[in-house]
Amino acid sequence: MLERLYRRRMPVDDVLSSETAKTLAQFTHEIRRPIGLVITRRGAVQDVLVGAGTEPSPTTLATFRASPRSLRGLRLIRSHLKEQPITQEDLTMLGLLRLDMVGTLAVTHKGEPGLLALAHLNPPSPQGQLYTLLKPTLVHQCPVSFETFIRELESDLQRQSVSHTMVQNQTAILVSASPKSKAEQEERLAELAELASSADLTVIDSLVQRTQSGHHRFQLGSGKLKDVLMQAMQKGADLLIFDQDLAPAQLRAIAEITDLTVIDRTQLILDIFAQRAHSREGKVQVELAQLRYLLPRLSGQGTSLSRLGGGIGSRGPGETKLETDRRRIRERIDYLEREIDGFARHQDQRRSRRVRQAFPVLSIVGYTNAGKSTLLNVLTNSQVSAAPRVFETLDTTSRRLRFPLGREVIITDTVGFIRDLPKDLLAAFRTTLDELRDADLLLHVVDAGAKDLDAHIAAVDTVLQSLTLDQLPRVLVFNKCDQLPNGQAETLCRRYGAIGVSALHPETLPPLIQHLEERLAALVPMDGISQKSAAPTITLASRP
Ligand SMILES: Nc1nc2c(ncn2[C@@H]2O[C@H](COP(=O)(O)OP(=O)(O)OP(=O)(O)O)[C@@H](O)[C@H]2O)c(=O)[nH]1
Ligand SMILES: [Mg+2]
Repeated sequence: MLERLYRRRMPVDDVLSSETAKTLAQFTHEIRRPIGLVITRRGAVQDVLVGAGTEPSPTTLATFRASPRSLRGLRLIRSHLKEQPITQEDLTMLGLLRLDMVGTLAVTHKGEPGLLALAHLNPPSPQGQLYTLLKPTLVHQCPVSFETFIRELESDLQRQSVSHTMVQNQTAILVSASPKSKAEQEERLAELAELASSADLTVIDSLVQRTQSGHHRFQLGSGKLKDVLMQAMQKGADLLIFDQDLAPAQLRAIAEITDLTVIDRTQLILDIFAQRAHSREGKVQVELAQLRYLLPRLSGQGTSLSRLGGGIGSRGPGETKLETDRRRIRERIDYLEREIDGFARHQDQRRSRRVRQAFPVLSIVGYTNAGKSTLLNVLTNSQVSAAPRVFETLDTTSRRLRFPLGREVIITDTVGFIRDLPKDLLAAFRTTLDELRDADLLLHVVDAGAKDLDAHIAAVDTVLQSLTLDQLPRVLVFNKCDQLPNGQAETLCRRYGAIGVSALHPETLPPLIQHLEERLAALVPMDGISQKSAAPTITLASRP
């Protein structure tokens, strides 16, 4: 009997034809259970769902796809034995699945069709309602002429998206869900917000949830996730960013219930690197990291690749490459790895050349945005790009610096660190970071005004450890001391055994310069140059 429902065809302009309504009511009356019809725009019945709250089949959802700017091309009309408004469950389904419409058909006690209630989505707006409920009517009096109605609604959604992308940047909602305390999570979200704005995203909302430890299917409870997704849609957010890394299975589970772009912190960082990489070497390194990250997330995801539209979460490797199968991606990874080996060899030559120059090397390291490039600029009178955003620098720059007593050194500035630096990224940036191995002395620059100073210092320590560079002699430098109230900088420096400076105020630098000169004199005595097998006749090649 139910199978007969699949053979129903309706005129394209009817939300529900009177004939179908009659059959639906009759069957519902007989089996005493609600029946849902999933109907295509051509008026065919795609799925028949028995019971309240049942969802369209995964095959159907995979065949009919939606984007945040378009609808799925399916509507769901469910019968009910009692006259009842559209359930919250059905409205959630309307939003998450981006259905054309949802509706309920009341069935009278005689098994005849009663009132038909309908709801549809609205174009997103900050204050507006996500959906509109239409006044229930009898089926044959339904005022909606479906084909025209849906065409207009789709073009409204489209228009919204055009003005949206032209007028403003992409918007994001940040989510943190972990067993950590709310305060801790909020602190991390502040950093995530900085990362987001560094990627030119506008953060429109954020949400923190303390969860039980252990792995959730969705990282946070499914009810909560649905809430967040609905909010995101209502506010017209383009993407949802998790502070926690999402396991491939989690990403897949989330992708199954929404067409919204959902990414995690690692992906965001990779994306920023992809935006910023200019040198051939940097680009190769970022692409390699992105592909390594993507590979396990591709399995069985043939269809969902199409959700990687433009923008954040999809930059870099590019859609065409993403659409190639895993084997092709592995080949690409092999190729990039070989290319990076090539860089490494080349760099070895460069380095041995520099070592032969016999200048001691002083390398600036530190948390991103600590002021490393600014310090290099002021020390060496250079113009390396420095900006108030994270990951401004991705490549290594070397400059010569002559100390007051005449000693010359090479000073290098490189990519900044961050806590939980994605390990694929760390691996891919091996050649860039390998330059740190030449250092005779590391200059660890810390933003003295950072709220979570200790976390920043610890994060840098961790990265240095994982690069096995923690044995190198180090000087701790607290920068941006101008931002601290009088006296506080001194106290702080004393407590950490650091030297306080402000790269924006050159008059604060002499103590640092003097200290560096002394440390280097002790570490690399002038006659100690020979230890680096110097060939002093060769002069330094032009600046890199
Ligand atoms: N108030 C103040 N701001 C500073 C100081 N030093 C640097 N800044 C600012 O801090 C921001 C970041 O400086 P950068 O030199 O780009 O920092 P970085 O460590 O190289 O950052 P990445 O390359 O992104 O890792 C810039 O806007 C600088 O103007 C300082 O001593 N005081
Ligand atoms: Mg920099």
